[in-house]
Amino acid sequence: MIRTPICDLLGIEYPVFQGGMAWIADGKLAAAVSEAGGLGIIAAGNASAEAVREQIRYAREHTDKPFGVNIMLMSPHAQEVAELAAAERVAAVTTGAGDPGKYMRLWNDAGIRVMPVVASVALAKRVARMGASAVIAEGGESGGHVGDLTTMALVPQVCDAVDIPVVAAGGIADGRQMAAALLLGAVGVQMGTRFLTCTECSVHPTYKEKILKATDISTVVTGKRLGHPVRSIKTPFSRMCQQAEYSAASDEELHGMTKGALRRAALEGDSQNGIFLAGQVAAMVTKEQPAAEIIREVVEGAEQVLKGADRWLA
Ligand code: TUI
Repeated sequence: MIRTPICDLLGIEYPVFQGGMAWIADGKLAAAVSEAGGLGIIAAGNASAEAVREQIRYAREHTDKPFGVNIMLMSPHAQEVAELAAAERVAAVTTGAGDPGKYMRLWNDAGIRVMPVVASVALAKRVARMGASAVIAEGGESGGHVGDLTTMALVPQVCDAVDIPVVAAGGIADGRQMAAALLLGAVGVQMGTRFLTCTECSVHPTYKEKILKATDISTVVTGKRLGHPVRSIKTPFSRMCQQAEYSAASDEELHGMTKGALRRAALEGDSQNGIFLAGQVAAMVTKEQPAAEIIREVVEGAEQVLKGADRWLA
């Protein structure tokens, strides 16, 4: 069995988080993951507080176990969703794509476990100082909004820099990677891509198909010119976005192309104009299976690796 301090901190059975994937991670997915003993996370993405409240209600009706809400800090609704999370007293809040500093007090006063996603040591230190309960150190292997550092380089540096628990994310989809993360000093893992194709995930079937068909080199990072690099599955559309970035197109034109593209992918499966965010581990996701089975496979796989970790010791 694998039990770490993050299990006690959150009252969960396994140190496995499901990433807060915008337009994808709803109350149904979060409840399934939490019910299976991990930490399910509802993604607020760009949604209104009203829409997020509905998902929180749904999750509460389907599990008594703790779950979290992910707040995408670039959202125009970030403030109202932050207040909603406090009012609803969800067990945990994770944040992404920015600095959550201005909300930390609000969430801490509401007794919420705050676990910002960080892509650098500087932000990890800052949120630790401001009262974060843990940090999620996410390497650029991840899907969606990415930082520059890899998980291999980032996780040990964040572990050395802060006294709070560190959860590793980015490039993790099986037991070997979970074991590696624990050996780097993390006390748990967050997986997004691995949960994308799970039975309880309502993302469009075309999206799941793109993950299941992916190879090791199927993802690409676009959006660097606008300062918001995102990793997604290579498609004719992502190629067009990439070319546009190096063309004379204005920033407004680039924004116009990608606006709503994630929603089109997740909800409509729009292969023409959708952007299918996914991590570098997409090719390791080979079947649709229940969340509980994913958690069991990954945790048992990590146990096997850790038990044999003295293999090369002379
Ligand atoms: O946030 C994510 N992944 C995401 S957010 C998202 S929605 C989106 N759509 C279009 C453009 C951008 C985002 C899709 N995927 N992961 C957590 C994460 N946070 N990764 C990297 C960061 C990060 C990067 C820079 C956090 C903070 C930061 O700098 C903060 C600062 O101001 O110093």
